[in-house]
Amino acid sequence: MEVINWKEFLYPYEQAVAELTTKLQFLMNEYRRLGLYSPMEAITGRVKQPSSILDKARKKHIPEDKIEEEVEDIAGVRIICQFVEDIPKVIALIRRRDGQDMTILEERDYITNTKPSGYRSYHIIIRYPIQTVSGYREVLAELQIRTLAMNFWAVTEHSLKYKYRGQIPEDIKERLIHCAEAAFNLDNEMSTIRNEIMYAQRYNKLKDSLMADILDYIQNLYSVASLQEMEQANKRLVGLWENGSLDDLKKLKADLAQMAEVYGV
Ligand code: 0O2
Repeated sequence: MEVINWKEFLYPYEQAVAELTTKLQFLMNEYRRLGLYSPMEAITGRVKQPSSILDKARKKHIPEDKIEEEVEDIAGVRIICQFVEDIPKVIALIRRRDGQDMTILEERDYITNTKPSGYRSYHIIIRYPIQTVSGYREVLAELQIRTLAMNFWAVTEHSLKYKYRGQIPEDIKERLIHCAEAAFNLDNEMSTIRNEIMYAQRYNKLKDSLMADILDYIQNLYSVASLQEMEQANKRLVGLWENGSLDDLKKLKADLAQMAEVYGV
């Protein structure tokens, strides 16, 4: 049997991971640019190490010449959400692309069906097309969608698995199950205050954007308005900086906009 040239073998997967993470990051940034709440908090990607691919192939009795077709997570992209409620929204965003820039092959819901280890996450296996020097080809990729709490648990459990070479001692396994329950409760608890958190996030974003506009107006007006007018504007801004309401800031912005119109700046 031919020895796998790993560098060559993994290159298309690196391309797929780079493209997928970039596309999803752009989508996430677009929400933010539009001032909307993004159901995606962070996107990461990785290509599985050759040793890990071979371990998995051995464990699942996959011959080396079938690795490409049967090991589904050589290319892996992780989408982290703040709240459990964001997960169905991300799933919908992915499903919307089915038949466009990817094909969904399978979905595995380990959130409804938690694994015995305590692992929770939503997996979508896709076929992803790439263009290479030798032409068109498709690779398999696994998208893992999970909350920050699910991720915290999974990353910790994964490193323990690595430390104990897959044989985590029973007492630690039990503690991990308790931690998984705690992560589940944390997700539920966070859901109950989700609306308040989302309101606070929107409020801060709006306040930052109003402040930026006000500072822009003040800077532009400095060269044309009177010293007295600018002192007054600055005084109002300082007064509102810490405790001003959004309405107060909107009023200041409107007054400055009017002044800018009068002065033609
Ligand atoms: P890595 O290092 O993240 O790539 P199986 O071997 O049966 O667990 P299968 O059938 O290929 O996996 O698919 P599954 O279970 O849908 O998804 C596999 C991937 O999901 C794993 O890849 C992990 O990333 C993650 N995962 C699944 N179960 C667990 C778990 O109990 N704990 C943690 N921390 N992650 C899990 P790899 O290859 O195991 O690891």
